[in-house]
Amino acid sequence: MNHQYWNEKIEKMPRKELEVWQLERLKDAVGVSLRTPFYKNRLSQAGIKSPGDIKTLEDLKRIPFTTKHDLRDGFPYGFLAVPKEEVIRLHASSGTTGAPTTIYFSRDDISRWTSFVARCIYGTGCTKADVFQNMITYGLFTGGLGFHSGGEEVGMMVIPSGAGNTTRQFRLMRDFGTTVLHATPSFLLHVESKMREEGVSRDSLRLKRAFAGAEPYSEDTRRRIEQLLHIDVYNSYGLSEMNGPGVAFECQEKNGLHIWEDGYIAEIINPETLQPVADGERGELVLTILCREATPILRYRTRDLTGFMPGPCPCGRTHRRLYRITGRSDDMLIINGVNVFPSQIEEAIMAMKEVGNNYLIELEKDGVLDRLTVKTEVTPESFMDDTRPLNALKEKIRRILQASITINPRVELHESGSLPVTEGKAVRVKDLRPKDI
Ligand code: DLL
Repeated sequence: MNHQYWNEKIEKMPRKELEVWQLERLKDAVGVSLRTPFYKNRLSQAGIKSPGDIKTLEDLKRIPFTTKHDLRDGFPYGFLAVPKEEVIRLHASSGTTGAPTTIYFSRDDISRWTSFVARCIYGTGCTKADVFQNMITYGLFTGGLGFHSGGEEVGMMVIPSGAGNTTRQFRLMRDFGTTVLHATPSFLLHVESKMREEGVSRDSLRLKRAFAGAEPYSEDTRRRIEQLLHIDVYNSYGLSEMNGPGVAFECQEKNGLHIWEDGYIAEIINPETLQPVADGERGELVLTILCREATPILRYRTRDLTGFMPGPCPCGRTHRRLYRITGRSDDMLIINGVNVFPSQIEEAIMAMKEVGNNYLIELEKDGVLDRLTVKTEVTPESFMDDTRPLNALKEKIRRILQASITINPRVELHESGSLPVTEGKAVRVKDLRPKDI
């Protein structure tokens, strides 16, 4: 196979050199972190007062983990390491409202992030001759602008179509000869079924490949999209805390995601004991971002479950590969690509006096998309025979939930005491989506 490299020297850097590179950048990252209120405090408690306290890569282990909770506690500026006037953009984790996890970027941060995304895109064989339709949400979510800039950096013609509206997507594909797509895997499947429904012939399009990520999916799903659309699908992993997309990506071998070790230090730990797992074993991914000046984050517990694949990749890149991410070590749900914690739903509905004590969150597949149903009990005073006030209440709950989690749920109201009560720990989430991973 003919592989192409965005930055061959870095992508094929011998491991020893990569480690020296990482150590130097780690010292810098500690220096930058010490400028933030959060790490000044956290690192000094761990006896780290200056970058000089980091002497080898082993010293990384002296740095305490950072969690999503810490990021929320530090909202809005606890993790900011530069004066505000140096910040040119912010992004936030999808689906979160209230005290979101917000990441600030300086001009150099944006340009470094862009070149990581460009590296990923180019490594799949794209060139400036490609036409790239970015069918993912723009806005605070990093998927839109992250891929947009990366695509431009490669020199492709970028169509910022955003997600949704399949009929318009087809028109754009036809009118401009789109060759490359980016979307969540569930949206790609949706696009395919709509294509059949609307009688859009695959042969009338020029599609060659797609990037699919932002949510877990299986090898079977990848194969299905590839066969239905006659394209190559590449797995794309990232998270807003670590810039967004561009953290780890498949090369043309399509066998594991190269994690860019010049930009990140990756560790895999046992989420219970917090100790490193043996090489090749699965556990929780912990990431330290190197070279980010506005929002440094050290040893971030991603909660994503994966492991390092053993052995070198035939593509010649030296950066290690991660297995497909199979799930999480916390209760975060990913619904059509949007991250939702059950606690967000609970907070939104429990603040309403009409809502009773019990509720249930149900997830199913509706065709290829996810469907969220929130079932809540209603206090006896609010539960009347007249359906009109009940319909109004249902609509009110739906609106409040949509404002909080950015997803439009189905709402079902139930009489007080009628939803099943489990003995012991309440089971409030029923995920009925097929698990094919
Ligand atoms: O989803 C960034 C992104 C955008 C990645 C576009 C890829 C493409 P967040 O909204 O912060 O950021 O969600 C991050 O989504 O911790 C994983 O749990 C999950 N996730 C992302 N990519 C994958 C993937 C973006 N390829 C969270 N496979 C992460 C499995 C994924 N899970």
